Amino acid sequence: MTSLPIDPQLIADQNARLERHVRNDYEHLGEQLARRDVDIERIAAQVAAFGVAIPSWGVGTGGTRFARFPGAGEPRDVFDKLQDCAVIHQLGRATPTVSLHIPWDKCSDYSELRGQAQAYGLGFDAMNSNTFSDQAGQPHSYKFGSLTHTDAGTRAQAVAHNIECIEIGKALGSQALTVWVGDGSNFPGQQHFRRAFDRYLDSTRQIVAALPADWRMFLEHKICEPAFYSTVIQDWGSSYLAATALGPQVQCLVDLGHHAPNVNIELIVARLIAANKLAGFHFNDSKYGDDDLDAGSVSPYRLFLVFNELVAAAHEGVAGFNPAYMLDQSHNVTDPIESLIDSAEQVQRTYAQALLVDRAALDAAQQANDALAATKLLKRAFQTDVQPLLQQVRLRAGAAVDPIATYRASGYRARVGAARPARAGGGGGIV
Ligand code: LRH
Ligand code: MN
Ligand code: MN
Repeated sequence: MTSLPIDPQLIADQNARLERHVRNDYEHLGEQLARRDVDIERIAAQVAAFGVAIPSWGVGTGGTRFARFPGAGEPRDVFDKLQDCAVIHQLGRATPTVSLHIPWDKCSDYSELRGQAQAYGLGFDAMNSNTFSDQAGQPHSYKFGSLTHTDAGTRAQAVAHNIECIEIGKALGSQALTVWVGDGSNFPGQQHFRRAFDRYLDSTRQIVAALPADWRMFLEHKICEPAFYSTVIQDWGSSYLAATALGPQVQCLVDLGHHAPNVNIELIVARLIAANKLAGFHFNDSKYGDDDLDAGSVSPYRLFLVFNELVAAAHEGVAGFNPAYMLDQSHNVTDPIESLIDSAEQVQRTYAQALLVDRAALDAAQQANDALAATKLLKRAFQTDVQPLLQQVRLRAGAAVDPIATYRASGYRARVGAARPARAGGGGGIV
């Protein structure tokens, strides 16, 4: 039996010092919300049931294309990554699943990996394929593309890799495959746009044919990078066209960093919900491009506006609405465990705030074209400090009231620093 990575007694001791404050603050917030006709227990139950998946690649220090500055105790393999994910979940209780990336997370015994995850109380979210870099020993290179390559042999290799990801995912209990390809071109004239898209459909159709009936496939679009002139699945339009052509199991995944600056992402989210094509999210934040900064660290209101659409859809009972929530971040200057704990809390906080929007009043304001009243309703929810609610939810779940302080007090990083020798490079860097 695997013991949890953080001593539960330490969590209990740390919480004991804060418990009285949490109780008082929660009670006070409850009173404030009651004045708005909001039952705090209802919000707390919804927040407690909410989870966001951790990207396995996020627990290692990322890097840029200029340099990577590894931290102490970097995970050496998928088992180490799982252990770090277990720390994040034990302290925050907001991240019950892990999203793996193949081949970065390949191992020799997936039933052992599944058992280890179970022992930590973790499950597996979507599998991510990788045809944006070459694997050692593979016969064809992805330098000029993968699923859309002009060469049939290269496309077949990329299709086979995705099918292998499904097979691994089946062994782990995953139920989705996320496909992001960097395929595109760097020069005007380099690629025949329509033919490349047709080749994408032809390849992805073969992957869909290998999907189990209860699986979904998530198509992740991205405006550019590594291809900087054109990208085959560059926006939600191309993603939607492909997902529609590929059938009901295929939906569009929104990575918040994958759009042109100033694009109205919440509007895209609303369109995809309406079309029953919203697969889910890769949460992160950005200032310029696919920066992979911590969720809500730059534009928390933008994240709130996305959640406002999600909560509205759930509130209205939109049929088939079932988005998958994942983080996708690169941590270069922080301890990745701390960043992921904080980002998961930020996502949870934003969800809680969006749950506070007075939907009936918003409907009425919209109907009456009262723009100021409508926007103030959103601001009022966003500006509510729900920290006591998040702390109470964690306290009840046996997690840490102050997860980062408890993490630091645990000495986990120093412990794994001693057990895991430093390595120079490795998968999971920024992409
Ligand atoms: C591409 C991306 C995609 C990859 C991950 C590592 O930029 O967002 O989700 O799988 O980064
Ligand atoms: Mn992503
Ligand atoms: Mn990305």
